[in-house]
Amino acid sequence: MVQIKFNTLARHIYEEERKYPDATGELSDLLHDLSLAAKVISLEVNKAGLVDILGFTGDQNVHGEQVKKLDIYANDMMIKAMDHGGHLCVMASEEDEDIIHIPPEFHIGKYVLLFDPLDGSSNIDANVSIGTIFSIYRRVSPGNGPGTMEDCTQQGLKQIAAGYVIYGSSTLFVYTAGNGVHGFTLDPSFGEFILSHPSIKIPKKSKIYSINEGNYLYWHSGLKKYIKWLQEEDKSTGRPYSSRYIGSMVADIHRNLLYGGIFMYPADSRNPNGKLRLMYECNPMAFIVEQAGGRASNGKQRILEIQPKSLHQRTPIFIGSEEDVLLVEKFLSDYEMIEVK
Ligand code: AHM
Ligand code: MG
Repeated sequence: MVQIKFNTLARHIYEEERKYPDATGELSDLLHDLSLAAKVISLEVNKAGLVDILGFTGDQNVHGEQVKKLDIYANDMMIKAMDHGGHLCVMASEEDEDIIHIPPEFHIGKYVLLFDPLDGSSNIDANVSIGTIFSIYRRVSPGNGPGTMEDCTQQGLKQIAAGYVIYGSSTLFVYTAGNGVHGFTLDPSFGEFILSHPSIKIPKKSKIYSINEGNYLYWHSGLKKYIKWLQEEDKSTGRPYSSRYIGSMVADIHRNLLYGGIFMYPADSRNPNGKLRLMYECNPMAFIVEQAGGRASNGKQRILEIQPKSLHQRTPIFIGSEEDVLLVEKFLSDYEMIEVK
């Protein structure tokens, strides 16, 4: 008989926790609640083509972008699943301008949750992979009352856990609590996340780059040179690279995590701060990629060291295989020096 050995997300989280004798179990409960929200959102994402949930609501989110029904559903579901667990003192979401308070009837905990409920939502109608991203901190504001903006704008280095859920050909829950990166695939028949990708390590050097090349005209000259360099033929450095861009950060970074690759959303002359958000998009992905042995920077500074100024601030990002990120940083600084001279 075939011996089947498998580990569920719940068991894995508790096994990890047991390695720390003074752990209270609260973080485990929090991750467990998140996995429940992920299952419910996954179910709805899978139904999206069947029920009348697609299309615009006509509303705009706080950034003036058009919001789709599934974004709202995922945002509501995250809040509903997480506000009464007793572990959080405050939350913040890409879809809400202000921080989200825990209703007064529920217990206030010591953790802070930031999330992007459904990233890559312009891909929903085309049945392309989308994802939920989350980031967890300890509260820093004094007392046991409601959490504050200060709790929600901590440096990425202070994250104690982060993860994403990718709704693709399967649903995967990938997380780190500072001890490696582990991925779990949802078995839809019995509704459990099963360990499928233990201790993910990103290759140090890759052959894949991911960037929206439609913005070429507006890029920094160092970036233009770097991309042209990747496209040249040179066997000794593994060039030319392949270009892979889904337009869904979770999916692009997930693929690069497994195969190696560099994902870039740079600043350009039209968007001097890039497009992606520091607190609930870049910081959690940077924590995960670093934990997998990769690198994440804004071109000059490590993403996790950026001192946040506001909840929804944007940052340029270069993230993925370490050697590739180091090289693009070098191109950017070399050409900056030439331009300054
Ligand atoms: P969203 O939060 O509105 O979904 O936007 C974020 C998405 C990322 O997933 C993706 O990498 C990027 O936007 C794609 O942007 P562009 O279409 O400019 O290439
Ligand atoms: Mg987003």
